[in-house]
Formats: sequence, C-alpha cells, structure tokens
Amino acid sequence: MRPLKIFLVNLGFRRLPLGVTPPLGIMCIAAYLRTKFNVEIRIVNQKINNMPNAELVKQAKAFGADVIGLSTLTTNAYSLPYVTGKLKAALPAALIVIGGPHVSAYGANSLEGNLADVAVPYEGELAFEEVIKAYFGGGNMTAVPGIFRRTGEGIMTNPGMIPLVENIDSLPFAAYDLIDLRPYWKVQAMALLMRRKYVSLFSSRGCPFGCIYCHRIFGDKLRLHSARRVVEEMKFYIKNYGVNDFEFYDDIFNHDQKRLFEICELIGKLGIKAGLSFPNGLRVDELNESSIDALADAGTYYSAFPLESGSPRIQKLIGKNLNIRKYLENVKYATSKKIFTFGFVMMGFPSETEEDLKQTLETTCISKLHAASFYTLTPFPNTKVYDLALKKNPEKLRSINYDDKEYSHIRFNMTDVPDETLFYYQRKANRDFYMNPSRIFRIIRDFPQKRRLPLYIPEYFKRLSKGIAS
Ligand code: B12
Ligand code: SF4
Repeated sequence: MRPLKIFLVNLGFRRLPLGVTPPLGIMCIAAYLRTKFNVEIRIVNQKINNMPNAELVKQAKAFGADVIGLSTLTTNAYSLPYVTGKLKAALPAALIVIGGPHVSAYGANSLEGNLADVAVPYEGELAFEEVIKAYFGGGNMTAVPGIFRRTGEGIMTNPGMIPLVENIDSLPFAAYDLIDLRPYWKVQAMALLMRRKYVSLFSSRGCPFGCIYCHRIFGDKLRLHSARRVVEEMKFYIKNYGVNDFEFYDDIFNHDQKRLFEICELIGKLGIKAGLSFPNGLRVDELNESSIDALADAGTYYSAFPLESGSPRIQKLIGKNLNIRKYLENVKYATSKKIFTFGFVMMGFPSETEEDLKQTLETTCISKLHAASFYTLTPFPNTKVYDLALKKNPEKLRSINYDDKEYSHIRFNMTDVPDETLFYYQRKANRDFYMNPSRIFRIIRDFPQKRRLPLYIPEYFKRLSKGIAS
C-alpha cells in the first residue's frame, strides 16, 4: 500500500522585528505520526521564507497530500479562509485538519469562515492519530474526544477531553530531519540572537500555575521529560547537526528543582561547551542562588525573566502571584553570573490604575535586568482575562483585530485609565529603564552579540513614541 501523504504547515508570515523558530508543534506531530502509520510527511514553515499562500497550495497539490494539517496562532489565522478554500479546490479528497494555539483559543469557532474539516485543540499527537484512524481506517470520527468537526448539519463538538500523552518520554524527538535548519541559523530566533547554530527544545508540557492571560495549551498538570531524556535529545542534535546551543521554550522549565540540577549535571558531563537560553522565561521566584549557579555552570547565557507587573495587587488579580522581592534578588544574582536577563512586562490589565502602572515602572527600573519589553496586554479568547475584559470593556474587546499583531506594537487599553495615561507610562518605562548608564554599560558588556546592538535602536525609538505616532 502506498504511504499516506501528510502535508503539515506552520501558517503565518514573519514580520520584523519578530524572530522565527523551528515549527516544533508540527515537527512533534510528524515524529509521532510516523511511528504509527506508513506515511510520507512534508513540513512547510511559511514563516521561515514568507512563502505566499498560493505557493503553499501549489506545493500541497504537487505533493499529492491525503491529509493537510495546518498549525496556527490566532494572529496568523486570518489566512485560513483563503488557504483552506484553495486547498479544497485543489485537493477535494484531502482531509484538512487545523490545530495549534488558535484552535485551543477559539474552539469550535475556529472552523467558522473556512473550509477545514476537523479542528484539534490543545495537544495534538493522540487526537490527530485518532482522526487519521477514523477517516482512513473506517473508524468513527464522532468517537474522537474533544475535537470539532464540520458535518452536513453544521459544526459539531465531540464530547470529552482531548487525550494527553501521560509519559512524554514515550514521544519521539521532534522531526528535525524534516526541516532544513540552516535558514533558522541566519535569522533571529525567539531569543534576540541570530547567526548561531542552535536547536529549539521543549522539555516539559503543562503548567500548574493559573495566569489569567494564558491558554496553557498542554493542560495544568506538569509533565516532564526525564533529565536523562532531555540530555539524550541534546546529544542527538550535537551529533547529527553539530550544534552546541539550545533554546528551551518550556512554559516552566525550573518548577522541578531536582530535575533542573540533574539536567545541569548531565550537561556538564557532555564534554562540550554548551550554550543554553530560555527565551520563553523561567519562573523567577522559584530560582535561588544554587539553581542559578547550576544553570550558569551548564552554559546559560540568556533568559527571559517574566515580571509582568510590579504591583502586588495586579499580581494577585492575574493569578501569577510572583514574589517580587525574590524576583529582584534572583535577577540581581543571575545578572552577576553574566546571564543576560530580559524582562517581560505587561501593562494594560483590566482595572489597572495609575498607581499600579507606577509600581511596575519602579520595579523594573530598580531591577538589575539588562533589558525589558513593556508589552500591552492582548486578551485572547478562552482565557480568564478575556472574560474579565468582556465584562468590563466589551466594546473595546470586540474591536480587537488580532491579525498579524506583534508583541510591542499592540495598543489595546483594557484598564480604567485613559489611553494617554497608559501609553505615557509605557513610553516613560522605556525611557527611564534604558536611560540608565549602569544598565547601558551592562548591556554592552553582557549582550551575547554586541555587534547587533545598533540594530535595535530604530525599534527602541518606535517604542519611545508608542501612543503618539502609532
Ligand atoms: C516559540 C513561540 C513563538 C515563536 C513562533 C511560534 C510559531 N509556532 O510560529 C515566536 C517567537 C515568533 C512567537 C510569536 C508570538 N507568539 Co508565541 N509562543 C511560542 C511558544 C513559547 C512555544 C511554541 C512551541 O514551540 N511550542 C511547542 C509545541 C510542541 O507546541 P505547539 O506548537 O502548541 O503544538 C502542539 C499543539 O498546539 C498541537 N498542534 C500544533 N499544531 C498543530 C497542527 C495540527 C494539524 C494539529 C492536529 C495539532 C497541532 O499539537 C502540538 C503537539 O502537541 C508558545 C508557548 C507554548 N507553551 O507553546 C508561545 C505561544 C504559541 N505564542 C503566543 C503568542 C500570543 C504569540 C504572539 C501573538 C505574541 C504577541 N502578542 O506578539 C506572537 C505572534 C506573532 C505573529 N505575528 O506570528 C501564544 C499563542 C496564543 C494564540 N491564541 O495564538 C502562545 C501559546 C503563548 C501563550 N501561553 O499564550 N511565539
Ligand atoms: S506560568 Fe506561564 S504557562 Fe503557566 S499559567 Fe502562567 S503564563 Fe501560563
């Protein structure tokens, strides 16, 4: 029997100054499906070369896809009507499945306005396997729990929860062999770095915290790869791709301290000078001097240090409940270990007051962070903050256009203060935080790619004028 042809796409375009990362979601799906079926898989990451939608469709047709899997964030989902429409016309017999964070956010609504057949929210491996079995193996599509289906009677939701992989060590390594890594080494990754040979890794799934702005794609139970498995995977990439630099995208890499120490110890035994970065952040108040030492000794040179808010009231409201004192201590210590510390800060929460904004500004300015981004809250559907904003500010919420939005250019105001006040504090934060000779000195001293620093100047000026010019 000929192999089933599966065409997997990471949708969306790369807009400067954003980076582009290996499409781990569809690479994990591909690696898993090929252990289950006789398949030929093609992976396309539209973001790496900004491949036009029409070209995407042409390639799927030339490949002769039986199944098309489209992975999308909400910001990229505006392509779905065009892409699924053209794919249906070009390959009428193919099964079109959509998945990824957008489906987790929009649920059954993710099938509205496009021609996809099935939508899979949350973790994809087991559900996609079941969908393929049902469609091609004479099974029953109504029996796959938690998915959304287009039927003659409309869009249906299957009862039950998407099945999750219990022991994630049983999953194969992401299918790096199905992408060409070289273009990724030339462009900015998730860390603000480029031109380095790296791979991206996910060493855990799920998160036990409950921040109100987050979807928690992988559920609320933390499932960990064992330390041994994490380092085996690193060894595999070192051997097969000649890399020694690793970007971890975990939601909460350091929650299990014992594992953190084990991983760092095993990395120490690899006999190479590894570079580690955590551009999606660490839970900073769960660090301490020993774990920071272990991370630094294992090669950590860059990490996001998410603060979100310097106001204890807002910390409580958003369910992050970060211990701000510990945050500041750990940032200081990590910075003293020459780890480049990048703060994530959000402004614009529902009910946020001028006093809260001031506290956030002051906390970031007294911190030893090297750099920080002051984002504006974007409430995504299927999060608690969305529901909160819907109650307080329904008109503003309905006017949000998510298409192609980028981190720092978003300007929604869900607070109780006027736009002028919110954006004044964002501009002031950018000004006061960076116009600090000691910080500028530390940035120049510790940024891993000093020659790139001038490239950030235009972006910095854009942020300084946020709310005035844009
Ligand atoms: C790396 C990353 C990025 C990369 C690009 C990622 C990409 N896919 O293109 C960069 C740095 C560019 C980025 C940018 C942004 N990101 Co981002 N990012 C991440 C991060 C940290 C890791 C993604 C990852 O590799 N995950 C690991 C893989 C294994 O998981 P996965 O992709 O979700 O795939 C699994 C399932 O979703 C599912 N699945 C995925 N695809 C498919 C396809 C099919 C057919 C099926 C059946 C299943 C399926 O199965 C997979 C395996 O179980 C996540 C956080 C997270 N926890 O995932 C946020 C996350 C994806 N980002 C998010 C956001 C909000 C953004 C921004 C919009 C931020 C902003 N305000 O500017 C921008 C988007 C800008 C743009 N215009 O594109 C949100 C998405 C919310 C949403 N509703 O879309 C996330 C989930 C963070 C969060 N907790 O809210 N991001
Ligand atoms: S710690 Fe991160 S992954 Fe966990 S709920 Fe908060 S934002 Fe989401």
